[in-house]
Amino acid sequence: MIKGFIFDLDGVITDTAASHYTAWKKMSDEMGWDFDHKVNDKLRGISRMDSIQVILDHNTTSLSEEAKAELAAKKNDLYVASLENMTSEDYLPGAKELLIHLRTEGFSVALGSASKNAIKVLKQLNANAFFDVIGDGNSVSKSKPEPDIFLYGAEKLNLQPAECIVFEDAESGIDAAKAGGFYSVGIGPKERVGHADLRFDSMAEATLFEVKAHFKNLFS
Ligand code: G16
Ligand code: MG
Repeated sequence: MIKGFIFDLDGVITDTAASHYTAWKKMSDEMGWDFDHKVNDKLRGISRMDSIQVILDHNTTSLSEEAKAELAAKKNDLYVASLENMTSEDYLPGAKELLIHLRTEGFSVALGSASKNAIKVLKQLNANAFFDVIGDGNSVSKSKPEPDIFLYGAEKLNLQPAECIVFEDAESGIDAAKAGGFYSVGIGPKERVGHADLRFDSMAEATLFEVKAHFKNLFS
């Protein structure tokens, strides 16, 4: 039986990809590195330090761990500053409605994000009350596609993976959900999240009614 839901943050609850892009772009420009939307899309769902490695590889450049950490901190300062402009109006369409519906029906809900800024983002959205457990980039050391962040959420909710549905917009996030034995819902195109148990183009279509209709044997 499904008793809980675990949500990724960026790309599922809210769209921070544009803010991440602006910050990485500014840093790359300052370093004289190439960075565009195609490279930015590869950073979806992966950790900050893994992201900087992707950018370095794209530019066939290497740096010491210390220099990488310094640049990542610089990018993060830019990104965090941009979060000040985020408000409770910035949910992706459909996301808040689904969270309200899950609360009304008494499901357990956890966050399972790779971001170390997740608490700040939830605060800007005024979304804290929708989550029983917050799993973020500070909760586990192995990031997606390892299942650790979702296993952390399930354990804190006192649920088994097979009692939870994970919502994810990243290929690595669906891989992580599958590796952990969770049911998965992918948000985005088939080429990215077509391997999820169920897929929607956007959160606007991802209603509890549709989810229940698909996983009908798993709801009482
Ligand atoms: C998010 C984004 C990634 C970002 C990562 C780490 O993951 O999708 O692009 O690199 O968080 O973010 P931060 O630099 O804030 O720690 P998710 O898992 O919420 O989609
Ligand atoms: Mg995401």
